[in-house]
Amino acid sequence: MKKILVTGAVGQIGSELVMELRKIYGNSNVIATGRKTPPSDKLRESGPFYFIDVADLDSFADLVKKHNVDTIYHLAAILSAVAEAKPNLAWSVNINGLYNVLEVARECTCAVFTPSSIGAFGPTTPPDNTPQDTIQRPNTMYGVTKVAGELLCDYYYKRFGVDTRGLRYPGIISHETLPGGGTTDYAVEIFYEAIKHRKYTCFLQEGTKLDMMYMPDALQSAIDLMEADPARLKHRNAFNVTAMSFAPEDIAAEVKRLIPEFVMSYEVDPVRQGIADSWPNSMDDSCAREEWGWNPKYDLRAMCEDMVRELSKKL
Ligand code: AKB
Repeated sequence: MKKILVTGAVGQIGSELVMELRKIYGNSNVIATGRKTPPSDKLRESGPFYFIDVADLDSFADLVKKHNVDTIYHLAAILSAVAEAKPNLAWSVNINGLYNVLEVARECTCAVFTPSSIGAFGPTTPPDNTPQDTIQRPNTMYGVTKVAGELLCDYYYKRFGVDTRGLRYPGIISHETLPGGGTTDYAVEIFYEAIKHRKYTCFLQEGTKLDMMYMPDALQSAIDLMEADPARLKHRNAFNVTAMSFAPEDIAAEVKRLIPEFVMSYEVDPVRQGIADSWPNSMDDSCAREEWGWNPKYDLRAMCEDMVRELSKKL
């Protein structure tokens, strides 16, 4: 049985990934870690949890050795909007943190999953049906750290044989956890506001198309990639993956179909609009489909229906 450690386990994807991994590999075989934010009761009570800062190389290495960890899902990261406000912090967490994880993985022979993002692309990238291998000249600190991370993971695989794998995640939508500080967060906020107040003010302007994915597909993609036959993987660290591509007015129309009183207005945030404008409208994820069988289950309509159903029970 695998022995897995998850960093960033209190974050949007991390908290749900831990629960999914515990279902598959057993509660005691999945060690959750976070830096400062207290874990939910569910996370803490279902298996081991430690506060750890991946910037502290020795403590991180000790924890990996203590639990004989063989697989690290490294999800601790600063998202795009916060990275623009705090570039220093973004560099330290997204690059120095990843470097430490890779060093420990090299020493302890661990496989490593690290998400990259649509943020690894930039304004000169072909925006439609963005190819797997193409121009990557991002103009945000988040993007710089994501491209560097992709390259660093490739390097550790080629130079040291570390089994590194990763995906370029689009915006992730979930009814369990709120994202923190991203450009795609509007696509989650809209549901909370629509259910609670029947209205939402969107910080991106009409026509801003971006790739998105529902959380169950995001979790499945990470797990499937880490279980994939390595002989089939040509790309390893930065697979384009997407499940839907939409603009704010498209998701607003779907929400209105389910909540007819819903009204959306716009108040554009220039920083996040600038970031979104530099990202693709839609990615080509055929390499992920061919190399490890990526096949998302939720499109825009199915995702919206599930979000409204599940959130209506909670709010
Ligand atoms: C963000 O908006 O920063 C993230 C991402 C697409 O990487 N959700």
